Amino acid sequence: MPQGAYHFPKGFLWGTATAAHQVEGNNTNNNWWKWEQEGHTDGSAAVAADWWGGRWREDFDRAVEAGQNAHRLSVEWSRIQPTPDTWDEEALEKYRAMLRGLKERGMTPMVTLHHFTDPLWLEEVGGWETEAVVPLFEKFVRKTVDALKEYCTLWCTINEPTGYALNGYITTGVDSFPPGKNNMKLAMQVQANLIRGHAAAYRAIHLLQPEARVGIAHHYRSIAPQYAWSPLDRLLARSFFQAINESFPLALADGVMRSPIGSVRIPEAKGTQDYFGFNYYTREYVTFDLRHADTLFGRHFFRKDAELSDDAFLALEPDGMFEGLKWVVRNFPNLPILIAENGVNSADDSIRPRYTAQHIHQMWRAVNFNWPIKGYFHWSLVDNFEWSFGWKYRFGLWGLDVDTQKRIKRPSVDFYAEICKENGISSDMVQKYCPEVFEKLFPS
Ligand code: IFM
Repeated sequence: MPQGAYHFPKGFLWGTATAAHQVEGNNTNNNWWKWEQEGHTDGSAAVAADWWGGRWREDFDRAVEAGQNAHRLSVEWSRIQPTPDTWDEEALEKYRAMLRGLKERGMTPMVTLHHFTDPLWLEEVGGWETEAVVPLFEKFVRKTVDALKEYCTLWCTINEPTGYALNGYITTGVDSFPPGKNNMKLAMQVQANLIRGHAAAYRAIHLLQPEARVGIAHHYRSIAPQYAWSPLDRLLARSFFQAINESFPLALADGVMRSPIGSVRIPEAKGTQDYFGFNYYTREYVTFDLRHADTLFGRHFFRKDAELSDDAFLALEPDGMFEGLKWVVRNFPNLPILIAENGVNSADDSIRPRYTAQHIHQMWRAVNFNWPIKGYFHWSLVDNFEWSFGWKYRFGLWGLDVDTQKRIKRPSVDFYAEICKENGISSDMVQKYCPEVFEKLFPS
């Protein structure tokens, strides 16, 4: 049996990622909480993983014991600015304590300033639908970064902005986001304002902290035509690829947002990334189907023989990660890359070890081409509130009993710890935690 290890460069960041609404609990003053109470989701975030009650301490302890040297978390706008005219200094102090907590444990913090949720007061004045949001977001960012900059230099302005715009303004199914509208023109308007908001935040952060590294976390979804010979399937795959994967990030490269309904010039966005934040989970296929007028006649599905996660939420398509990284390098040749999220919902942990091993292997292939990948944040440290799907989908290395707040150790905890401590993945580890993919990673 071949022996060996895939190692990563010195100083590589190994961490996990979380988001405020998903772990803090009782974020009652934002649009998601309202959406949950209106019954659009499978249950409510409720007390979540109780980070606001202080349980971040024990979770950070577990993370550092498990060899992680970084953590990506987000701050909740509605806590920091509960009304347009007030700041909650105590909330900022709590976030300072969390970041200090990371520093004290020798971990590098990465802070996301917007991760899907908006304060209710913002939603009441139209959220991201009008340009009025841009100075409001900038003001919030200035206040927050000024308060937290002692502990953090790595900032993500907006998490998965395309997902925010499409799920909130086009998707009508179970996975829709607030405000649950179905209006393509509005979706593009929202996306344009997210780009403007990001650009304003980028400049504001650099004025406050010249050494800051600022970017977004972009959700890259691999999309392939069912039949490569079919011009219609290819056209559909190309159009969805453009809308989902290219529209937002390419606007940060050249200042033009291209969308299915036209282009918008946003020159101030050009060159506003210091790194490329890349989230990857899965690949989907698309084929022309007259019965799917609602999705531009594209029927989306996972590969027939692909392995699926719980409830068929994700398909295991690790090489889509390599494909995505190649796309990043081609379009953003000068930017360092951070894998800002990657993970799988697997409540019994039966899939997670092989999902993790295969994706880290694909990331290593990319590193081996000398592509500038600087870190990996596994989604997630502990089970958390999975938006529309509530507590049904479990993404944590650690499981969570929401009622008792007891953390449940999954085998992946030790596996990922070995990877972080080794700064790589070895044949012994694969043999121990997911022997079923040994031959794929270490072919004889
Ligand atoms: O839980 C989410 C996260 O908030 C954003 N990226 C995808 C994750 C898993 O669906």
